[in-house]
Amino acid sequence: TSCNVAVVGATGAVGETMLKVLAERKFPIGQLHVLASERSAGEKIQFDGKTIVVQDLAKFDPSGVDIALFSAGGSVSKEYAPKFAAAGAVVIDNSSAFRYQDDVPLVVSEVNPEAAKRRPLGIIANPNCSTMQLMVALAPIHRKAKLERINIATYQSVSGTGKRAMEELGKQTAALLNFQEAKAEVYPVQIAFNVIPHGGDFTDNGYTTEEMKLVWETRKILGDDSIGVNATVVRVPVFYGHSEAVHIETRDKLSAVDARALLEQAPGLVVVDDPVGGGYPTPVTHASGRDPVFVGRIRDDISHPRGLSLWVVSDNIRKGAATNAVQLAELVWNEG
Ligand code: A2P
Ligand code: 11C
Repeated sequence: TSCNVAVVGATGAVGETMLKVLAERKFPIGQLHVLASERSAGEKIQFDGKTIVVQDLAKFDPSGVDIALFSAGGSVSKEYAPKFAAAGAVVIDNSSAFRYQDDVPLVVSEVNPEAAKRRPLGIIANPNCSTMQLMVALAPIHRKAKLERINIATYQSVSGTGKRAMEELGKQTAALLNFQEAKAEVYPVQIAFNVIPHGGDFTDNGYTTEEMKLVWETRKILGDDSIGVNATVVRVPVFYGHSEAVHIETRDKLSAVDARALLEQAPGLVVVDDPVGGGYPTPVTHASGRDPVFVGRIRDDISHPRGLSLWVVSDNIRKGAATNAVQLAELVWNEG
């Protein structure tokens, strides 16, 4: 049998990749509905050699949809995900709208797949991209040695913000190379040839929402509220792929040699750690357009007896969003 699928936000950076990944992984699709706002309703999309017309979400009847993948922003999810669930669909939601509700599981397919089974609202949340890749890398370490504290600085690409941000980086770069002024519209300041210590919105404690997602989502996915997380989120002029400098302290000593051996066996992860031979992952050389999470620069922290440092890179649009969502769809569909 085949599965009737709806992709909501199908014209966006993540939605387009959801379609690509569904086709690549040969997800057993019956009917496919591609939905967006009225702005792009009527546009044509190519899927697996076929032409499909984009429909207006506001006018769409969700009955008959088995699985709906949502990536059209939090307010769209808040309004429409419950309607799709009420019509019988399982919703896999890439927005932050439901992630922190106790009755909505937050699932990384390699880390806590069993959590996807308990979904009283019919909604499963897909984690934020920066947490996603961090969890694939750190869950094996947590199980072995118990994470006590994570200090992390991220280097996040502009595709995480969406298509308009990618255009802004391109336009600013071209303008500056032609001695013209770079206009900042999506980001508060120029992103081309710059780095911006600001992702999401500032909150009362001085951290940004993107930083606090790393705190809340890590604890929920690993099921351990005692883990301390201290994050600085930085936007960098990279198109695809988030990078993270990760510094952890574990309860039990785990050496860099043992951590490397552990991570080499871990699902969804590729260790690229031969620094002298040029072997460390970067967004452009390793992650962009691919599914694994790449880890390198694994080393003992010289400032702490139970500290470990590592460098984690992944394509934020693929594993960080679309690929994990499709993997969750596979989990749900394979339940039968
Ligand atoms: P549209 O193309 O009609 O604007 P991105 O994050 O890359 O900017 O993409 C956002 C996605 O969410 C797009 O597919 C966009 O569709 C969709 N979207 C935004 N607002 C709505 C809405 N109110 N209803 C349905 N889809 C929406
Ligand atoms: C970014 N991680 O790179 C964000 C985008 O909570 O799903 C995704 C926001 C989210 O800006």
